Order: sequence, then C-alpha cells, then structure tokens
Amino acid sequence: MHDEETLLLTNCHVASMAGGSGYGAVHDAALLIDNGKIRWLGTRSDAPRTGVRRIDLGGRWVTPGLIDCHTHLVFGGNRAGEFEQRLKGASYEQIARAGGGIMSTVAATRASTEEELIKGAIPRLRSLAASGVTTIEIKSGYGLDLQSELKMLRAARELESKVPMNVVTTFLGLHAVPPEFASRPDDYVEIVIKAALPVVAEERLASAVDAYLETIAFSEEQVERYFAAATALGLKRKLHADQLASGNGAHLASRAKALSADHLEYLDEAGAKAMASAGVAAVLLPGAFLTLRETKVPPVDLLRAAGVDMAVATDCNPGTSPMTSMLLAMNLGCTLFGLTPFEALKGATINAAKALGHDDEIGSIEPGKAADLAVWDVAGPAELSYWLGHSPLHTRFKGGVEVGLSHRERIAELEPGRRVDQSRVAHEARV
Ligand code: DI6
Ligand code: FE
Repeated sequence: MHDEETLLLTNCHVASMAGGSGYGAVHDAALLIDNGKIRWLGTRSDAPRTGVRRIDLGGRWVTPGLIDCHTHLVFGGNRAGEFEQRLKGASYEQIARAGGGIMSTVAATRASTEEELIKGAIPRLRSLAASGVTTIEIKSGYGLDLQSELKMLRAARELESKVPMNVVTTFLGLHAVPPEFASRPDDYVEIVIKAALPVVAEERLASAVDAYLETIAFSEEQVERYFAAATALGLKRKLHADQLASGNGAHLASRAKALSADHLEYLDEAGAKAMASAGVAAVLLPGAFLTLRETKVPPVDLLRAAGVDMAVATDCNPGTSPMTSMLLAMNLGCTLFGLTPFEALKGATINAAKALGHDDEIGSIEPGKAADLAVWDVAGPAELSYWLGHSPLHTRFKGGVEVGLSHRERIAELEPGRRVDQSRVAHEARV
C-alpha cells in the first residue's frame, strides 16, 4: 500500500470534530484520502464511484486519530515502590523532598542507554496506539543534564520508526533541580538557558519547551526567564501549572503566549479569563489527579464559561500517572472532572491538536488535513468515553495508510502481494 494512492473509506459514520459545537457527524459516510490527506468527506451516495481503491468499514464509526498531547513516555525504571509507599500514607511531596520521586527516575534515566529508553517505551506506546492514538507528545525532563536530556529527546524521536505514530517532542528542561545543583537552582536555570536551549533549538530536537512551576520545582521568575530565552529561539511554550497549589501558572502561561497550561487544579476565574484571551489551551490530566488521590478538581465550569479550549491527556509518567490509554483519560475526564463525552473527545482530538500548535494539520476530519484516523466498533461516539479499560478500536490510519492497532508489521501485512488478514481488516474491494 502506498500513501500516494487514492483511497475511499466507505460504509461508515464519521465524527469529524470539525466545526465546534457538535461531533460534526456524517452518517452513512464515505471519506476520500489522497496523498496521505483527507480530500473529501460526505455521504456515501455522493462518493466517487470509479478509479479508487475502497475499504468497506462495515458501518463502524471513524474519528480523528486521538492525540495524547502531554506525556513523559520515555524514562528509565519505574516507581511501583513509591506507589506502595504512597498507599501507606507518604505524600508525593514528602517522597520528592526526601530525594525520591522524580529524582529516582532521573537516576534510572541517566543510567539507561538511548536503546534501553526506546525499548522501555515501545510497549507503552503500543498500548496508547491500541487506544486509538496517532499523535503523541513526549517530553524530556528526566535527564536534567545536557547529554541525558538530548538522549531522551532522540529516543522519543526514534520511536516513530518503531511504532506507527506521529511523535511531537517537548524539552522539559525545568522539571526538577538536579541533585548536583541542589544548593544553587539559579545556576541550573542559567545552564539550561545558556547551554541546553540553543542546542535543542539548533538540532530541532523539540518544537516546544515546558516547565514545572510548583513550590517543589521552579519559581515564576525562573520560568519567566527560561520562557523568554525559548521564545527568542523560536521554541513554543507549555507549562505544568497550578497542580498542587495555586501559583499564578495560568497568568504566566498567558503572558508567555504558551500553547497550553496543564493540570490547573488550582486555577481561578481570573486565570481562566487570562488563558481565554491569550488563546492558551487547558490540558486536563485526570490520571495524575487519580494517582495522587487529589481532591481538588480543575474548575471545568470556569474554563467552559471563559471559553478556554480544553484538552485531555494521559500525562503518562512513572510517578504520578502510569496510564497508557487515551480512552481511560477521556473516561476519567468525564467521571472525575465532569466533562461531557463530547468534550472528552474534543479534548482528545481538535483541542489536543491546538495544545500542540498543530490544529492546522491534525485533530479533525477536514479536507487538507492528514488522514490520521481511528476506526471504532462502537454504536456512537459517546461510547468512547464510556468503557473503563476496554478499547473498541478496530484499526488506525496514519497519513492515509492503515497501520492497525499498534504494530509496524501491519504495514508489511497490507503490502500488495501479501495475504491480508480478513479477520482484522474490513472488507476490501477494488472497483
Ligand atoms: N507531571 C510531571 O512532570 C510531574 N507531575 C506531573 O503530573 C512529575 C512526574 C513524576 O513524578 O515523575
Ligand atoms: Fe506532566
């Protein structure tokens, strides 16, 4: 199968997520894909009849491929031991202040080779793919020295060749103060600004930067300096903001014209309004809320009232959100934060694309956008937020190529001359 081929997906229902107020549903639909992009969407009776290869999707639902816009997917080791400690009553802050938490992952990540990091991340990435994800953002931030940070970013980039997935990388230089700078955090910030940011920008290893603005991490003043330097180098900004305490994160992100402010449990009305007027997306991370057994939910009603674009993501990381399903993130967004299933799907598609600054290319099914699609065995799109731990995914398309659930071998399977597994692929016919 070649991606320049013209392909018609037919006999399906489409939730295009284009247009804002509704699913943009087209029933009994057909979708024309050309050169990896969506060329046309309409009802089946209006579809072109000849000259194109067709795939009959058997009445299934098609959505944009899901976008996980906030993850820390690449890391060494895991933190199951810390999970046990927390269940016995230790708090996340206590563990962090005692040198565990993020620091234990930093030690394991520094000790891993790039290949080991890739190998460790592949099963998690496959799991995300099996939940319908076609684009993932991956942050660095567990290296905290130049070489280890670059190693993480290269590993993240390399994952694109291992699992069919678009990977967007973010440099999380200000994640935690590394132990060797414990007594002089400002020196660490200076080194990140002077030594790391220029290399990341020059080698195009990330398109955005992120920071952890929290009393256990970095201050407003430090993040502000770092954002200014990143902006000057053409890097976009994202921010872990107002998660564990109120810290003016939404205002800082708005002043910096960030793509997104993420977490936001302690956001207030003025912060929500600032985000709306600066066009900053809100990324809600219910997996971290659940894992930390937080009680303060992000103020979804204030975000709605202010008109902020809300995205949902897994925050997949070894400490606070060891979650590898976007469908579960959507479900928790509904059950824990009060999103509607429509808002959850919007948050996993077009609004997630906005949070990455890629909404002109992905996130909805519209002519000109990439043919990144998820095909589902569901009776309607609300069902995507309903299952807890089951993925009704039938198959995925990335750039117009059917890539199945998660395995690169699926592409080989579908190449001309090879036998196509009829139990896993919808009926194909040439007209
Ligand atoms: N994202 C983060 O970066 C931190 N929390 C969060 O939600 C820390 C992740 C970790 O503990 O490793
Ligand atoms: Fe995070």
